Amino acid sequence: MRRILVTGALGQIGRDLTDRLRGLYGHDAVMATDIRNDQSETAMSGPFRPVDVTDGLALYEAAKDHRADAIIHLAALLSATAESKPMLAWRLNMGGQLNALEASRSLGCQLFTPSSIAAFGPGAPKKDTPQDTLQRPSTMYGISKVSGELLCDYFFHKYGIDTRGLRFPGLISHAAPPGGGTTDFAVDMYVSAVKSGKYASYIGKGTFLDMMYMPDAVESVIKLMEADASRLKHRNAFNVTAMSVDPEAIASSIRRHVPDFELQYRIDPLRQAIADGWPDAIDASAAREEWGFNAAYDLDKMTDDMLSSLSGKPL
Ligand code: AKB
Repeated sequence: MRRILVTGALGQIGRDLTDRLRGLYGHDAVMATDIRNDQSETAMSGPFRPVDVTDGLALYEAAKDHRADAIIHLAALLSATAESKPMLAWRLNMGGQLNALEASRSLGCQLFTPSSIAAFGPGAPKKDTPQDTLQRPSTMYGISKVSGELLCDYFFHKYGIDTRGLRFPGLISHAAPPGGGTTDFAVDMYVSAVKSGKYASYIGKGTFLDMMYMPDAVESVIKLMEADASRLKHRNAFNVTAMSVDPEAIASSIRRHVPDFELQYRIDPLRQAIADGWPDAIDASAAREEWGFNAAYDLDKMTDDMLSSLSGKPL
């Protein structure tokens, strides 16, 4: 029987993942923690404790009191916010990562940490970006993610901690809004299509990025955590993706249901520069081979589900 503690549980991934884990392992088995304390369903539907992950003792005690055998460490600043507040990003992303690793070491927990396509940099191949390649990111977020991957490897080799991770692409969800990311425009496009029928994208036409629908992201975390360790040649972290799209491709998919959807561009130089340093399309073959990664949603299937969920109407 699993007992899991989730940090950043009220964030974009956290809400969907915590709810799914509670459905799978039982409500009381999953302790949600977050620096925020709100009245959301995730905070109310099972055990919740406010935890600031930069406070190592608070994180350790929350995991100990819960008798956790696994920690899912999601709390972090995303790329655009991290680039505006680099010192805070380093303190939160790296401090939180080290505290989660130390708590896992003291309590013998398995540890899952998300990495990102941001962990590559402008020098990595843009297309079919391999699992193992040059990683010299030029953003503070990317630097924190590649450092996190290395730290997780270090704790596995040195202390035998069962660390596992995924390099997530942009994640699209109708349940919880993203915050401070570069790929958030994709979610904003769907929300705007339903609300006003038009959207001004801060990421330019022809900028291709990997994306994945949240249900696939949630299932991939669970599948990786449950995977037979003897099959894992990589641990931190596996490339995963479901599609490589630019704003025009998403708009075309939306127009199958909202024919007059208008897409304009108002480029944000900060987020465009971040996106330009990321891969167009990563290669997820290691994840498929080592633990059976498989994405159920392609662009059109995701669009259909996003639009019907956001509008509250079946398509
Ligand atoms: C972001 O845009 O910062 C994130 C990511 C790709 O890691 N969604």
